[in-house]
Amino acid sequence: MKTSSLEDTIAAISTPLGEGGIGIVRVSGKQAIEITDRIFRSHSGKRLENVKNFTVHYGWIVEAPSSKLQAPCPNEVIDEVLITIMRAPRSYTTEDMIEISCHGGILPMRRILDLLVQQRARLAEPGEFTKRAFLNGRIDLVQAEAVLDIIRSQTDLSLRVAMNQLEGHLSKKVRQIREELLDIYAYVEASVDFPDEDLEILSSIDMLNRVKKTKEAIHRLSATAERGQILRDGIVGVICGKPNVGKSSLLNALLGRERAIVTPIPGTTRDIIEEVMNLDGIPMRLVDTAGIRESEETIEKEGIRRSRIYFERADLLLTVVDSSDPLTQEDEKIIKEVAGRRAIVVINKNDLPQKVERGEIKKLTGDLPMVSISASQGNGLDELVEVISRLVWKGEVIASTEELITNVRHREALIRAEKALGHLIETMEKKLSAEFISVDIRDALDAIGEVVGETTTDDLLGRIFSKFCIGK
Ligand SMILES: Nc1nc2c(ncn2[C@@H]2O[C@H](COP(=O)(O)OP(=O)(O)OP(=O)(O)O)[C@@H](O)[C@H]2O)c(=O)[nH]1
Ligand SMILES: [Mg+2]
Repeated sequence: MKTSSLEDTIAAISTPLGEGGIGIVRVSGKQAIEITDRIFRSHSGKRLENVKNFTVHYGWIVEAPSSKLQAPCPNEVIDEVLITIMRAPRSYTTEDMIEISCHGGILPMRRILDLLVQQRARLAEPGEFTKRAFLNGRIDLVQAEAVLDIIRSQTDLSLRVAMNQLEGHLSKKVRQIREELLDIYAYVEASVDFPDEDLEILSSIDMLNRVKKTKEAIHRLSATAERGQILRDGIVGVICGKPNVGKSSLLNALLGRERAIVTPIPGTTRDIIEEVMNLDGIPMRLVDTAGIRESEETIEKEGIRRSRIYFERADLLLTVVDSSDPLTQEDEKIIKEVAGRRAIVVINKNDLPQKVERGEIKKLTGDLPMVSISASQGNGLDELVEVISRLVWKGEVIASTEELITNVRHREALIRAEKALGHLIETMEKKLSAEFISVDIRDALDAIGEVVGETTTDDLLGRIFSKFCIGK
């Protein structure tokens, strides 16, 4: 994304392009009100430049710019709209902003946008409204990225964590760390100027402890990243096993609807079936695969080949065995393959007379968790969900108010800061001069600053905001 001037007035359609009850076209910038006034005729006869802030106005968007204040004739009208006015600095971007709520069809929204552009508004780039909120200092980079996470969240829990970040809780924590580092940096700079007196202070136990404490705080934060990422991006759960053990039945049971075809004929599922679901707060892409066995049949063989690809890619494997039939070599082979992975052995069909002992499976898998269920009757499904949840979170409970690192960019910056502080500790312990200490601490400060956007580059901003949709 090229860097664009904050002087321009930008406009975009902010609602999805499709059929909807209402569509919203947004305008932001110094001329937002003036430009909109030129294409709007209000029912009250008032011009927008004269109305109170935070008010809503009924009227029409008209084709020809006009100074006439009476109602337009029907052939001039593009759409009947409500206009919301938000003046600087109390708006999303902190600039003058207009939201035009029109009918939610592609045509009215496009025509209105065209008219705005004719009046010299510029089409907004992806995420440009949010970028302006950042560049104008209303929100920091963590908060800007949280906006995107809110839009994309897939579960209540990930929504709450993103909302928490938008409210600035994570930013506050990062800023506290930064403040502490700045404080230490001030000492260091002072001792560059007066080397003899302050070197003692710098390498003193007290100072060293402060650095160590800060490093620990950064570490605690970056250590939440694995859980944070699961929460944000979810995991891929793959159901595998030999044919006819009830894999598709398990998919349907977990989804709560008949998504995959289930029949008593082995080899029913031929292709990969994927569904996204919310499993106890974990966004999970659940994948049903073709039963794995030796087959010469062309379609089935291709299905099995695809099963294997997903098998390799899975974050979590649900390996199904049919406990109403003695284990076969095919079962054993698959179970042995999942041993050592993040996997659960699902012992299915527990509503039928049982022919498989848990001990037999344990011999093959060692420590893998096992859950006995009936996919068709629903027995044991709650326990299965619980075991999945425990395995994914590694036994730790996630509190929604906790500050979690959900963003890879934040994690990488924190790790860099932590490394720089590690280096700093060594430098201090070796009692090297203040110049060396200064370099390390600046590295740490830069890395921490990147998280909240104190230190940024156009390139970084481009990468972040290009992920947004246009109009946000
Ligand atoms: N009694 C009983 N039957 C089940 C259960 N789960 C699945 N079945 C039956 O087992 C047969 C196979 O089920 P599917 O879900 O199609 O099995 P699959 O593993 O997907 O089979 P393939 O797609 O051929 O690999 C069907 O007749 C199901 O009704 C269960 O818990 N109890
Ligand atoms: Mg199947």
